[in-house]
Amino acid sequence: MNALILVDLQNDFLPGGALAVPHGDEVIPLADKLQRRFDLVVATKDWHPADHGSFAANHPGKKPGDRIILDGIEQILWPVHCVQNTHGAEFAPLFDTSRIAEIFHKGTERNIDSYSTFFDNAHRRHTGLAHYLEKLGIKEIFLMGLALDYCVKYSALDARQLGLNTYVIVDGCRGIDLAPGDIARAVDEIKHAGAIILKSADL
Ligand code: VGL
Ligand code: ZN
Repeated sequence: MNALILVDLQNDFLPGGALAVPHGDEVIPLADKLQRRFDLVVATKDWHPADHGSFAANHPGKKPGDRIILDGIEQILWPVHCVQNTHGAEFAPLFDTSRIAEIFHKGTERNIDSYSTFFDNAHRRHTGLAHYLEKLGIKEIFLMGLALDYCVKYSALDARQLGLNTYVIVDGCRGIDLAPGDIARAVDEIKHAGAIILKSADL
């Protein structure tokens, strides 16, 4: 059994959103088209409380892009985004969610961020996705979504650590490139961890 994991296809990560990933909207039609090719489809949501520690606005004098230590680990500060139960946290309007078996939420704890769809950034808590996949006997996962250099990358690295055969559908991802070259470095790290980068045409 395999699973397609659709990462953070939410309004705030699309052009016009609070943490817009350049060209993020371009992956939605592919997400819609590819779903029927997989045994199981799950999706993730970045799902922060309004007082989340990753928001620059919650740290007086700080701005997006600054780095702080949050509960013992380094945290990049972001604009307020994907606040629980707001429009920005909703799935993109054109995203077909009819085949999604389960939605996993991350970033829900005030004092720690979670880029990976499996664990928070300090690996203190899991989202439930690893156990869910294990219970269903899924050993092969295909990732696509936003953003390639954050949530998709860390999800791929954790998936490899969990021993999953991991594929990243690269044309189904877009990155932030906060520092120029971040996207290219993310692709290298993903490959180095033993995940396979492929194009949707190769499926
Ligand atoms: C993400 C930055 C902050 C992501 C989430 O989904 O890649 N990036 N929160
Ligand atoms: Zn976030």
